[in-house]
Amino acid sequence: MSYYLLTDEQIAFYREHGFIQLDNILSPDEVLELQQYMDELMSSSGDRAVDNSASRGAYYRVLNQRVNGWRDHGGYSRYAFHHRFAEAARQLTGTQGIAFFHDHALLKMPGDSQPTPWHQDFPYWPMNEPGALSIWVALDDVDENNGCMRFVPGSHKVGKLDPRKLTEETDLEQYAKGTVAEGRAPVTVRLKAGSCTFHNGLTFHYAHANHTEKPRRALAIIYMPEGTTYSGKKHVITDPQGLTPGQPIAGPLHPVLARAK
Ligand SMILES: O=C(O)CCC(=O)C(=O)O
Repeated sequence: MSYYLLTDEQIAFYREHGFIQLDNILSPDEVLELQQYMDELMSSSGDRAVDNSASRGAYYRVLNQRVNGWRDHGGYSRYAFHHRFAEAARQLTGTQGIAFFHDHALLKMPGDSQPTPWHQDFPYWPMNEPGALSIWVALDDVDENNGCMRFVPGSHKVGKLDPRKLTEETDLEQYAKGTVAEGRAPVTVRLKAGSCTFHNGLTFHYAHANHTEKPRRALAIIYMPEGTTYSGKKHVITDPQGLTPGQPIAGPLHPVLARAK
């Protein structure tokens, strides 16, 4: 399978609810290969990827995260730039071209694991226009016991809220209060390894803590519609690039990975 053609129903579901589950976006052989690449990446000490978890502090109990692993591992980069993922992102957003913002390996480590609290992603991103989204590819079977995700359907329609601290719990009821998401029941998404979700950068989401003995591994990739412009917000990926606010986030670190035919 080299092309993942979504149905109109799937696209409509994503646009209405702000997330979607897509099963078996990777074949079993691809899952094995990517598991190996991720393990190699996480146990290596490359100097181009950003290791957010080096200090092993409170954040590490939420996520052991390595950003832009594609810069340190060639095999992993084939998945970070995979056309199948990017083309699905393009179809969901309906944009002409979909560009890469960054990838991140997201591990929930065993031992004193904390949930990823309710949050939106977009408030952390240095982008003016909304529309960016993430794929989250499970590399282990996930459920409530080891860190599966939850989403509040339709919460992307709330707009941009203040960023949350990922090391602090967010009370969903308070967070959603007075917004169109108030009172909406979250949906829990259990996945088999090789299946994925996409979520809009504005969708409220959460991940359970990992109560098992093994790391929970996921590859997440953030995509943005081509032409998305820089807001000026500080961010680990854009800070070194010297962009001017209003300038498109483009160039060697942000290739367009899929275009409408
Ligand atoms: O993997 C997790 O625990 C959380 C992932 C997340 O928040 C995201 O991909 O935006």
